[in-house]
Amino acid sequence: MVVASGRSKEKRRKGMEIPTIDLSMERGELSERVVKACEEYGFFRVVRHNVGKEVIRRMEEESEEFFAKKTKEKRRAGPANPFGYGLSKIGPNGDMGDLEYLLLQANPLSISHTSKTIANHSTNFSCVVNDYVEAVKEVTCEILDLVVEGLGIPEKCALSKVIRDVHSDCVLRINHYPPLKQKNSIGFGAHSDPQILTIMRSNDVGGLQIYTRQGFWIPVPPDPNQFFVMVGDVFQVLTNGKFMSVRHRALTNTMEARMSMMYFAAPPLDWWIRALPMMVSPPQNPSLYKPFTWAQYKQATYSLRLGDSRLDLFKAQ
Ligand code: GA4
Repeated sequence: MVVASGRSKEKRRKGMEIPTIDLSMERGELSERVVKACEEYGFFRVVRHNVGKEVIRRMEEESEEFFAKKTKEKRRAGPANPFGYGLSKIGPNGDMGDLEYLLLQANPLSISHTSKTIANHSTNFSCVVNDYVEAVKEVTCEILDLVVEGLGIPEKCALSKVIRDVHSDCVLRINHYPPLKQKNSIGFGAHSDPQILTIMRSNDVGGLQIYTRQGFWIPVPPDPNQFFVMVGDVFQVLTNGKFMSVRHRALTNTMEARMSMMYFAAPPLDWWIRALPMMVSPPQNPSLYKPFTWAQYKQATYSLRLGDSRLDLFKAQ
């Protein structure tokens, strides 16, 4: 294997442009672009979306207010297993990060639980979270509809209907990385997201990096007005490997606090995950993974460490 020299690797890295999807563009070309971005990068930024500035401003303000409270008070939002306030510990198997966070259920049926988690702090926060989730869900469904169109799938809402299902298992995560003296320490270690798609936005403090197919980490310049979309493991299975989930991580900053919020779009627990019919054509192009439910995949996810490759457990022979 030829390993690129430091300089040529750096040159290639600099030449990498993160794909931009302008949601105000005409649909035909747009759907092709979305599919290309998912295929080549598993990652893209979204501009000119329909999430109102006011919804974002209120969400940012309430979240900042929450994290500004004393730890003792924040802990009243409960330990984050599975939902609530978390500090340093990530997941149940010993992963740690230099951050604090809120993990909230984000489907219509569990929103009352979300409200209980954070209502101690302010009922206003619960309302703001609901508004934000509703708005981001719309962007997610728009993107999923574009992918379906771009892939030529006849049923227009084949994927968005899964997210709109009242039993969908979507999650909202708000991460807060306080500034640290030590430069570039790992705020959140390298991993791929297990769900279908992740829609992220942050304040104007950088830290997110994505791992490219070419084998290097590239920083994602922060922009509070944009959303960043990441392909998750389930999308990799649905497209039979045409899309691949993207590994990413977050580094901390020495000067300012980074705050990011992620909406993880997931199906209902009993939903069977298998390659979409048009993504397989045996014998040349057989299914790469065995079918499994989202509940089974979640169970595997929580039995492993953050950076582990969970999809390997579901490979077809
Ligand atoms: C990564 C993506 C989401 O943040 C998350 C995370 C979850 C958690 O923090 O509880 C996990 C992690 C994430 C994957 C492996 C397991 C589960 C921590 C962990 C070590 C909410 C999710 O769905 O999976």
